Amino acid sequence: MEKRTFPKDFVWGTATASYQIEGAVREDGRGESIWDRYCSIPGNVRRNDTGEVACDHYHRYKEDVALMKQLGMKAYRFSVAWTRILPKGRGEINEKGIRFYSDLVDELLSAGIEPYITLYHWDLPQALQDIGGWANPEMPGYFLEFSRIVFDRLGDRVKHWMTLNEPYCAAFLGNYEGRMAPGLHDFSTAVLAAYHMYVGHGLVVKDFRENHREGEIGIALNLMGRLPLTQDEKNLAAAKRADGYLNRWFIEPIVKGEYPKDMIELYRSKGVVLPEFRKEDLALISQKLDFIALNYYNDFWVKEDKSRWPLEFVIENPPHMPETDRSWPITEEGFTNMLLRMKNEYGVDNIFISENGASYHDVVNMEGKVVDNARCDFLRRHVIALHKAIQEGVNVRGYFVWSLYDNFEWAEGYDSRFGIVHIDFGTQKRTIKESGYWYSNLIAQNAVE
Ligand code: IFM
Repeated sequence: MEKRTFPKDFVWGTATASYQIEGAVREDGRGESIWDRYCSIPGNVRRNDTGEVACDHYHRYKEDVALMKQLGMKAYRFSVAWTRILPKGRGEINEKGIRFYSDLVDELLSAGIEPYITLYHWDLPQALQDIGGWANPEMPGYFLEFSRIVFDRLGDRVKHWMTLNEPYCAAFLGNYEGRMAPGLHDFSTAVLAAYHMYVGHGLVVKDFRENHREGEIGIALNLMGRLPLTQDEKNLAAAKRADGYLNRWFIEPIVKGEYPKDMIELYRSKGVVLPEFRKEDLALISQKLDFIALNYYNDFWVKEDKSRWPLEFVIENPPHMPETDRSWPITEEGFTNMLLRMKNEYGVDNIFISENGASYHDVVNMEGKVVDNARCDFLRRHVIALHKAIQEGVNVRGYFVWSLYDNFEWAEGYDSRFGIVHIDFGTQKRTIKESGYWYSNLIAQNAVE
C-alpha cells in the first residue's frame, strides 16, 4: 500500500462543540441558550432529546483529555458556551463558567494538546434571542463584548481562534429552514442574521489585531459542492443558485469583500429584504484572516424545482450512491475539489480542516468493541483526498475529525453518531472505536496508507 506522508508539524486533532457534549445546562450559573429552548419544544428534536446531559463532559473533562492523550491527539477544537460566561448574554461575568474553560485549557496543555477555540458554535443566549437574536443590529457589538472576555481570560494560553462555526447553518437553518434553533421560518431574517454574524466576526478580528493578541484567528465555513443532477440548463442554473446559497454567500464576502451579485439580484427579485451592504461593513468582514477553516462532509446534487421559493431547487442525488447515515453521499473527490477551489478561485493560502467525519449507527459488540469499518474507510478516503490537495499545492495545516465523541447531533438528537469514541448515553461509558485506533495510528505515523 502506498504510504502518503503529511508535512512535518501537521496538526491532527478532533473537534466538538459546547452544547453537543457538555451537559450540565443548569449548573454553576449557566444561562439558558436558544438550544435549551428549542429542545424544550416537543417535536423539534428526534425523540425529544436534549443537551441536558450529552456526554457529561462538564464533569468528565479530565477523563476526556486523558483519553485524547492516550490517542495521541495533537490538538483539540472546542467551543465556549456564551451562556456559561455571560448567562444573560451581556453584563455580569459568571466566574464559574470562565473557570471551567480555564481548567480545560490547562488540562489540555499539560497533556501536550493544543487548544483551538471556536467562539460561537450556535448556542446563543436565549436572553439575546428575546431581543431579536442575530437579526438585531446590536448583536455584532454584543458578540464583540463576549469575545473580548474570552480573549482576556484565555488568550494567555490559547493561540488559535475561530470566530464563527458554519454561519450558514446558524443563520439559514436556524432562521429560515427552522431545522435548528431558534427555529424560525423567515428568509429575510436569516439573511440579516448571517450579515450581522459577519459584521460581528469582523469586529472581533479587528479587536484581536488592534489589541495585539498573540496567536491566529480565522473562521470555520461549511463549503461543499452543489452539483447539477443533469447537465441541462435548468439544473446547471439550479446548481449555481445552490452554490450561491451555501458557498458563495459565505466565502465571497470574506475573501472579496462583496456578496455575489447574482444572488443579490435573485433575492431582490423574490422580495427578500436585504441588508444595506455598507462599505464599512464589507471592509470589516473582509479583513485578512490568518486562516480559513473548512468543514467538509459531502457534496450534494441538485435539480430545479420551481415550487421552492426563493431558491427554486431541491437536493436529489443520483441513485445508488454510497452513503453514510442520513443519506449523505460519500464524495471524497469533492473534498479535493473544494480545497483546490479555495486556493485557485479564492486565493486562500492557509487552511485548516476544522471538521470532517461520518455518522453511522454503531454498536458495541459482544466483545465490547465498536467495529466501525465504514467510518475507517470514510476517514481514510478523505485523508487521502486531503493529501492529494496538499500535493497539488494547497496549504492545509491541520485536520480535525468530527467528532471526538458521539454527541448531541442537533435536531437528530443522539441517533446520529459521529464519534471515533462511542458513548453509551445511559452509563456515559466511553469506548474507543476501531476508527479511533485507526486515527491514532495515523497520527503516530503522520501518514496514511
Ligand atoms: O454536528 C455538526 C457540527 O456541530 C457542525 N458541523 C456538522 C456536524 C455534523 O452534522
